[in-house]
Amino acid sequence: MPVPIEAEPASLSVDLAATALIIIDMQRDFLEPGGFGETLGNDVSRLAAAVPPCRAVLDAARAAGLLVIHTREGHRPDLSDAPPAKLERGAPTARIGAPGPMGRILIRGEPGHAIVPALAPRPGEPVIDKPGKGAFYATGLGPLLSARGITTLMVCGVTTEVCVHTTVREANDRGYRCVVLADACASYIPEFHEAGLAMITAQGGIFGWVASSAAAVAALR
Ligand code: TIU
Repeated sequence: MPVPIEAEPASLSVDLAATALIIIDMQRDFLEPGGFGETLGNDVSRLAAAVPPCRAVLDAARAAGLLVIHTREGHRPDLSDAPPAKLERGAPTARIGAPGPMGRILIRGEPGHAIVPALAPRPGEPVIDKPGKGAFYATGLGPLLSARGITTLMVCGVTTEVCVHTTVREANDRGYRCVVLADACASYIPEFHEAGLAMITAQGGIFGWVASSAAAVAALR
């Protein structure tokens, strides 16, 4: 049955049976000191505010029986899926694959690659491991969504202007309606968070909608 969600630039109606919650990259490597985010020069404490809203939406989605999908950015231990352009970019204090306090930076299976405990996936919830910023590139996300008849994505996670935005752009071009949950996303650069959300809702919602986590929870009740 369609339910309304209060959103910008306009409210919309979604069919919960055809809706998935996708939580982008809420990993220790981005949220905790000593991980990839910090090696890039960021203040990782800026992402903490997104955890409680993500958790509220996650709880509501689980209670409503929604498909919940988690993503993790990271690479194979041999780095064969990490292009030189990604490995060389910027001037981090420790590159992807280097040892750090949470294990090798941004490498699958290392402690830092894990999703933060508050948002840990439950058995049965798909976890998409992605080598890029977008969750569709070089992953099985597209076929998974098609097989479940999903047409709408509620999107939250980090960072707003990097992996959330890239995923929303990929999803939009693949025909998915994307509702980005503003306070359940965060950036190391607050003005980029705001600008990233504004880019989605501008021009009549050029590639999606933006709603609050509270609006999403209300729709899931
Ligand atoms: N998950 C994600 O957004 N990956 C990043 O590298 N984000 C940054 O903002 N650096």
